Amino acid sequence: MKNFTSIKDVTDLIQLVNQAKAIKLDPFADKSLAKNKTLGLLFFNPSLRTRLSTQKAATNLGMNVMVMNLNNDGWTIEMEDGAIMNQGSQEHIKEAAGVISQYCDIIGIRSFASLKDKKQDYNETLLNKFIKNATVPVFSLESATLHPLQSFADLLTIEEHKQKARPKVVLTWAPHPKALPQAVANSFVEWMKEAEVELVIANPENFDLADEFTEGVEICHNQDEALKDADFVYAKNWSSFTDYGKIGQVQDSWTITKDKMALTNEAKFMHCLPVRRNVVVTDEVIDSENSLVLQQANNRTFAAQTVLLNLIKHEEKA
Ligand code: AN0
Ligand code: CP
Repeated sequence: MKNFTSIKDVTDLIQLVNQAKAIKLDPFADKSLAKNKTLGLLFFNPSLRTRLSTQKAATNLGMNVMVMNLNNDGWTIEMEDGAIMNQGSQEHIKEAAGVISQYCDIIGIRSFASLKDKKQDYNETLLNKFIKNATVPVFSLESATLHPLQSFADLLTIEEHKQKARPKVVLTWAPHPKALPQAVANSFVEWMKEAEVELVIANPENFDLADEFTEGVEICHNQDEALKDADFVYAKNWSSFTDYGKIGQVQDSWTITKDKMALTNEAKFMHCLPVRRNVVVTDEVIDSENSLVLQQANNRTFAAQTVLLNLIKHEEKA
């Protein structure tokens, strides 16, 4: 694994999940593996889980970790090649990536979608420019269109809790007052397509995800119908892809309630967090025994540790 920005960087998904399960059973087995190596975590956006679980994962491998909030604490980065930098931006991504590569052996980056410029977001401009100008492996802490560490942890959680060989997994859109990226949903779909599950996506009209992700997957515009017989309900809000970045009319009827869960096969409830209680999901569902949200967050550590281990091993062989 040279970089980790999507499932495309995974050669054998079953092996990857098994590796994560083994790491979870014995997280300190490689506690000196990456001694004297430095991980840099760069955040252009807020984070709780990604920031802490990835630091924990790195520490479990003996790494030193440096974290920087680039939006608040760094210079404003210029991404345009050939830019005349006489406006707001203060440092070019060429120097920023080059300099950070000298301090770090691996770099993680979080940069959400702008939700204004669809082309720039879906080209993953910032992440790709950073990779181009970095000289060390780079992995995603959620990019404009994908959140692979989250999806990896979600798959691990489903593997641990499934009660049949091929469970029905419903990814359902849920309401939210602010415009959110499609990244978590896109990425979940990418990973579920490769997993042993029956995937159905439920979302209101005008909220279909990009074709490149949904191709071959059943999309249902009736949530109740989609939830029937579900074994896992994965709720997430995303803003419109077609009417890019818009939230449209609030659709309260899409909140996951006890009545909605009653339509399922006693499904487990999942969400990547942070979640707006009683908007996305009601208290009684997220507080119920069927809620896996804390288990998902816990698995973020083991997903990150597995990815770091593979990036380090790849570098050692190179
Ligand atoms: C972000 C999103 O929807 O992409 C991060 C989720 C892990 N969520 C919010 O900004 C609330
Ligand atoms: N799920 C997730 O990535 O959470 P944070 O945004 O808090 O890192």
